[in-house]
Amino acid sequence: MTLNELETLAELSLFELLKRSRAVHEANWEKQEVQLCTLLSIKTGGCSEDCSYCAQSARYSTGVDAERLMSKDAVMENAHAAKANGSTRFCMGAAWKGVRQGTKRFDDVLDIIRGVSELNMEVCVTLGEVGAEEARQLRDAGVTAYNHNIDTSPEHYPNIVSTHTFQDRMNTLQHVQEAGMAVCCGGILGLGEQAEDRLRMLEILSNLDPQPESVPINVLMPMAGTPMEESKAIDSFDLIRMIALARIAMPKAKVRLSAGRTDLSKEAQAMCFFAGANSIFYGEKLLTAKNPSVQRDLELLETLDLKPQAPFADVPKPPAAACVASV
Ligand code: SAM
Ligand code: DTB
Ligand code: SF4
Repeated sequence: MTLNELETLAELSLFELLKRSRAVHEANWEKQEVQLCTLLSIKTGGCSEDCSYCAQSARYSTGVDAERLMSKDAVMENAHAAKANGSTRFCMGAAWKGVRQGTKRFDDVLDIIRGVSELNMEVCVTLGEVGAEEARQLRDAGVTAYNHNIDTSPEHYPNIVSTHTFQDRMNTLQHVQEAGMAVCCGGILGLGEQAEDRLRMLEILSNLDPQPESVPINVLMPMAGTPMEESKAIDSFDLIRMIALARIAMPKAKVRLSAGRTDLSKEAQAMCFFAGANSIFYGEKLLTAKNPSVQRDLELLETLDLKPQAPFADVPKPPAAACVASV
């Protein structure tokens, strides 16, 4: 979708925008279904990067200590519990700038992935930058989707991170697509961006070829000790609008209502689902931050007549490899 088209949609009244996004949603998705995804931080803290929103950067005193890579047994225990709780996707995150083939930690991660991929859930990892060879090895080990967010517009990105560039993020996305893994890519609202930056982010996401399989929309959770600690909360209508625009721009993508749900009312979340969100992180913890309790989420889904996606008989294969449009 072009920036112009997105700008035109963004000018619509809220109800007109919702009417359109709902129609796209119902034409493409089982309208009452929500995917439950469990997130696990397999390597927490001590990251070399300076992403100004992140509690895991070693550059800020956030109270999050650097830990070692979790053992395979501990990860498997969490993955089994996730499956038993109804999650159809297991997402593992590591606080790394990236991974290199031939290193012990990469081999250890590959071994963990091989284990998790036997459980018939989608397997998503987010390990930072990957090259072409690392991407192939991850795919061969059983990763179905790779999460790597662009987070904001290319213009605003240097205000948020200085240790890597927006183009570095795009290069990793290209390696992921060329290796045949699905791309999970989205961003964060509340990084001090302008309305235009949000539309630019959607423009770039929607012009990936193929479009992302999933698009996490996070709301900044201000972390004590980070430069974003005092950031102003965003208006929940901005989030609802962003989800509606993402749904229209990327009809076949799972739109994941991600970080920040602890600060959203039931009513705001209901409007996010109506607008086109069809996936959430499920379980009390994100990576370092809180998520709503399982009990609270089950009650909300029931109130809204939403059904968790049923377990897979066979996890669908990722889309065929293709090129990524450059910025
Ligand atoms: N190190 C890897 C990377 O940066 O791609 C993976 C982990 S990183 C924590 C994954 C994503 O979590 C970030 O791209 C960002 O979108 C999201 N995130 C991190 N901290 C957040 C916060 N405080 N509030 C909202 N989203 C956050
Ligand atoms: C994504 O877009 N959001 C998740 C997942 N991908 C890895 C991470 C949210 C992190 C929230 C802050 C924290 O837990 O530290
Ligand atoms: Fe490191 Fe990822 Fe956090 Fe950036 S977002 S500091 S790369 S863990």
